[in-house]
Amino acid sequence: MSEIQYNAPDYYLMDDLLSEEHKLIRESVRAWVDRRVKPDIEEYFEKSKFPSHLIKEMGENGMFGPFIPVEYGGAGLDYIAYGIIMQELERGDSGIRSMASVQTSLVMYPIYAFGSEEQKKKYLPKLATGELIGCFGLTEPNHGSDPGGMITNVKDKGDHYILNGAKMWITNSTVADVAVVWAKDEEGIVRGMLVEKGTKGFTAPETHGKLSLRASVTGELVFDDVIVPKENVFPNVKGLKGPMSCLNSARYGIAWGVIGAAMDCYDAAVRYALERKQFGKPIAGFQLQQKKFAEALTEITKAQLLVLRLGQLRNEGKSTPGQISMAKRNNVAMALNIAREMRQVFGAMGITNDFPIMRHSMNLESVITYEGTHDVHLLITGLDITGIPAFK
Ligand code: TGC
Ligand code: FAD
Repeated sequence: MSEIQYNAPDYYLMDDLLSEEHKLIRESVRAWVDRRVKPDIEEYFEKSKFPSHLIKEMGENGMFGPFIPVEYGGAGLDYIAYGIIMQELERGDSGIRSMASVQTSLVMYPIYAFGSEEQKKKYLPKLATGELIGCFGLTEPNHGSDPGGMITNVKDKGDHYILNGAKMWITNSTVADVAVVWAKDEEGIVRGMLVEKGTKGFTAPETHGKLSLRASVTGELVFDDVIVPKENVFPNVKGLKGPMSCLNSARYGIAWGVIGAAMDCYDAAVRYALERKQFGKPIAGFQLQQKKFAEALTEITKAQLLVLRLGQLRNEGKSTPGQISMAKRNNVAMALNIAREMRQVFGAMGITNDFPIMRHSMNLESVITYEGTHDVHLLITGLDITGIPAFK
C-alpha cells in the first residue's frame, strides 16, 4: 500500500476556503513528507532517533518560522499557512512536527516578539534556515502543569546573571545550539533568556526509554552557575505571560498538526478495509466498520472547521488563549481516538510498523500531555466560562 495513494479527507470542501498560496504550500509540504519522511520514519522511530539530516531541508523549504517577517528570515505568511504546514508534517510524524513547532513557536516567536533587535538579527535568520537549532525550557522536574512554581532562578551580578536550576522533558535539548530558558529573578518574576550550547556549567543530558515520540530528541537542561550576559535576556517581557504567549502559538499549531495524523490513520484504514476480505466480502462493507469511518470523518471535519476559524481569528489578532485551548484539547483527543479506532480496522496487521497507525497512536500520547495536558485545557475552558480558576 503506497503512501502516494494518500487521499486527504475534505468532506466539507474546505479547499474552497483556502487561498491558492495555501494550497501550493500544502502540496509542496505534502510531497516533501511523502518523499523524505514517509519512506524511513518507522526506522527512526524504532531506533529512537530524530532524522537530523532533514533539518536543513526543512529550513530550505520554509518550514521554520513561516509567519516571521521576511526581514528576519521568515516567510511572512499567515497563521493558516503555518497550520497547514504543521498538519502536513504531522501526517509524517508528530516528532517531525514537534521539531518545527519548537523551532517556530517556542524559539523564533519569543525572540521575534520579546527580543532586542540584536537578538533578532543574530538568531532568527539562522534558525529559519536550520543552521541553528533551538529548544524551549519551561517544564521542571517538580513543575509541569504549574510552571509558575518554577525554581530555576537568576541572580543579578551587574553586567550578567548567574543561572541555576534544571528543566526536564525538553524537545531538541541535546541537539540545540540555543535554549530559550525561563527562570525567576530575585523578585520572583519570570524572565526569558537565551543560553548557548557550550556555555560553562550548562549541560543537556538525553532522556531515554520513551515509548512515544521516539523520532524526536527529548532531554534535560541543567544549569550550574551559568553566566548569562544581560544582552541575552529578553528585554520586552516579564512574567509568566512570556512563556504562555509562546504556548498559544505552539498549541495553535498542534491543533492543526494532529489533524494530519488523524487523516493519515483514517485514509490508510479506509483503503485497507476496501481491500481486506473476510466472510467473502471487503470488511469495508460491514456496518461496524462503516460506523468507525463515518464517525472518524465527522470528527476530522469538525476539527478542520475549528482550526480554520481559529486561524482566521489568529490572523485578525482576535484569537483568545481559551479558544486555542479548546482546539488543542478537542483535536488531540479526536486524533488519538481515531488512531485507536482505525488500528482495530487492521486487525493484527494494525500492531505492525507496516502501517503508520500504532506510531501515530503512541506519538499522540505525548501530544495529549505536552503543551498543557488534556485536563489542564479543560480547566482553562472552565475558567473562561465561570471566571473561577480551578487549578489551585
Ligand atoms: P495564571 O495566574 O492564570 O497566569 C499567570 C500569568 O500568565 C498569563 N497567562 C497567559 N498569557 C498569555 N497566554 C496564555 N495562554 C496565558 N495563560 C496565563 C496570565 O494572564 C497571568 O499574567 P499576569 O500579567 O496577570 O501575571 O497562571 P497559573 O499559575 O494559575 O497557571 C495557569 C495554567 C495552569 C493555565 C498554565 O500555567 C498552564 O497552561 N499550564 C500548562 C503548562 C504547559 O502547557 N506547559 C507546556 C511546556 S512547553 C511544552 O510542552 C513544549 S512541547 C514541545 C513539542 O511540541 O515538542
Ligand atoms: P503533571 O503536571 O505532574 O500532571 C500529572 C497529571 O495531573 C496530569 O494528568 C495533569 O492533567 C494532572 N493535573 C495537574 N494539575 C492539575 C490540576 N490543577 N487539576 C487537575 N489535574 C491536574 N516542556 C517544555 O518546557 N519544553 C519542551 O520542549 C517540552 N517537550 C516535551 C516533550 C515530550 C515528549 C513530553 C512528554 C513533554 C514535554 N514537555 C516540554 C513537558 C510537558 O509540557 C509537560 O509534561 C506537561 O506540561 C505536563 O507536566 P507533567 O508531565 O509534569 O505532569
